[in-house]
Amino acid sequence: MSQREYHIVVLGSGGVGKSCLTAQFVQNVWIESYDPTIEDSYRKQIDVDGRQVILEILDTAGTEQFTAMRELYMKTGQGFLLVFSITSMTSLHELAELRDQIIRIKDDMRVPIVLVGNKSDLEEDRAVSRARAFAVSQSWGGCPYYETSARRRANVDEVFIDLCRQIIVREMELSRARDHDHRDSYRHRRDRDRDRDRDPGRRHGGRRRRRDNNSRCTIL
Ligand SMILES: Nc1nc2c(ncn2[C@@H]2O[C@H](COP(=O)(O)OP(=O)(O)OP(=O)(O)O)[C@@H](O)[C@H]2O)c(=O)[nH]1
Ligand SMILES: [Mg+2]
Repeated sequence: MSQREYHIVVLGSGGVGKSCLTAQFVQNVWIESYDPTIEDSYRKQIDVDGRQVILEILDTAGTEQFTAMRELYMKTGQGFLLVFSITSMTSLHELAELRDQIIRIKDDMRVPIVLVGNKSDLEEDRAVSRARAFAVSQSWGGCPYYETSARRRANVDEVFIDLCRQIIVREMELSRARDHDHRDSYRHRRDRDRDRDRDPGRRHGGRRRRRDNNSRCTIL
């Protein structure tokens, strides 16, 4: 069986830790310095419940000036990590607009999303309570909420794997819905043909066909 490839997009305001989370997941490294991203992509093969899948991960720019490509990657993305920092309430608020945009562009209310509160090691600087972030995730159709620390590599694999599971489930649901539509249109065609065969005169727009003139033989 060919290996599945899934497109994941990491989104959120500048400095919340998107690149650090991605680097920890893909390369197991911790980056202390802050170098704002324009756009980087990574590939990683992982095992999800016994299935080998390849993830194509797009680490995006949080900074406003680099957001022109947003629409394009929202179209190609199949799952989205929406990251904020637990030390900034603004960074949580800014995610609502991103989610709305994803849903509008994908035209799918159930697009796979994980809400991620990063920098959980900075408990003393916490500005967003767990309860508050959880309430937001509930208001987003019950999407999962995780608190992560890229610095301590806490819950990093979990958020990517959870998202991947959601993508697999959604892909199955959509393919079942397509099969269903296909079966419906097959049944519709079959029933229409059967009705027509029962009443062959209706074959041509419901009008009975006159016998061909040649078949009326006149013996002089
Ligand atoms: N304490 C702590 N610092 C973190 C954590 N994650 C990231 N940082 C720090 O936060 C800063 C920004 O991290 P980045 O990963 O570059 O942030 P980003 O979201 O990619 O930012 P943009 O590329 O500008 O959108 C860096 O100095 C990181 O070291 C974390 O879990 N804990
Ligand atoms: Mg970055």
